[in-house]
Amino acid sequence: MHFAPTHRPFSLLTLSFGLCLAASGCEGASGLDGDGSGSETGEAGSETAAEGPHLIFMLEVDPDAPRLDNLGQPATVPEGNAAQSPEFHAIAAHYLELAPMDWTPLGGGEVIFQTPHTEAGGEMAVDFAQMPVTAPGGEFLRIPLSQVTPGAYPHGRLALSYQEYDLDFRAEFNGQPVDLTGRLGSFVESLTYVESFDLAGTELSYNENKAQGFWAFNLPGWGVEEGQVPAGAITVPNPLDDTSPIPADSCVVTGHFAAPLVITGDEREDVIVTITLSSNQSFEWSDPNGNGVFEPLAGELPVDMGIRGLSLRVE
Ligand SMILES: [Ca+2]
Repeated sequence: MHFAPTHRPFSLLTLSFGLCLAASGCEGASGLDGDGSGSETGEAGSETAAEGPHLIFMLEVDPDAPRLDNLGQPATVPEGNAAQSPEFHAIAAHYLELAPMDWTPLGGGEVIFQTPHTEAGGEMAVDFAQMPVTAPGGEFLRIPLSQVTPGAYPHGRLALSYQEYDLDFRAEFNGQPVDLTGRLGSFVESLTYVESFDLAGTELSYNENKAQGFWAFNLPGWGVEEGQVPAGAITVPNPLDDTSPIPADSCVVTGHFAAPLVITGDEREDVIVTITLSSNQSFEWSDPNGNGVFEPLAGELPVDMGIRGLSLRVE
């Protein structure tokens, strides 16, 4: 995938308007609906002198963060499966919200950012081409603080669409096992419209919607394998599930600030928030031979590739 060291420039962002979220029974797309035609309240990423200080979000990936399940509880790898913590190279997200209360419904908090949707693939889907793609440790987003409603925000919600990372795998070459590393790209939102992307030097062209769990794996020397994890199998941690659930098959990962983010409206300097995603054994596959080694050419298939948690901290 081609991506700048930090991220691609933002296109016009549709913020907070036209949202059709969990409570309204959103159909299709991501549950984070919107037709891309809502009011544009700003161009995040643009910078003019008059905008004043910014709220800046950094994105990092931590293989040592807790490994959580859909309810935000600690999770182990089920019997018969194996998992590894992949080395992330790129993440694309299409929605970010700050929530003031445990019971704030999805979309009812401060929606910081949302990328356009498209019907180019038939059903409404998030548009991969219009998302910022961030390398771990990079800046994901910045918006003027003047655009953020003052308040205290203990929770954050980030909707992911694409993950790209290196995986260790084993193949047989001339009858001998060889341990190698390949690059996997996977789409984890319910529907993402994908034109094309570069996966470790191989251009993949689709021009269609990809469902949650679609993956392409570039195995050096073997080419690109593709597959689809069954619907609903992707873990999406939401520790607020009791009070603020997310739509089925969406990929809105929810987490807490170490201490609530407080915006007064009087800030004179940038406020920097780091979002940490847990990659702790986030790539899980069916491992019938029980050796803990991923052998995709021997029929071992991915069963889950969801991020295993999200946390936020103010720097
Ligand atoms: Ca194995």
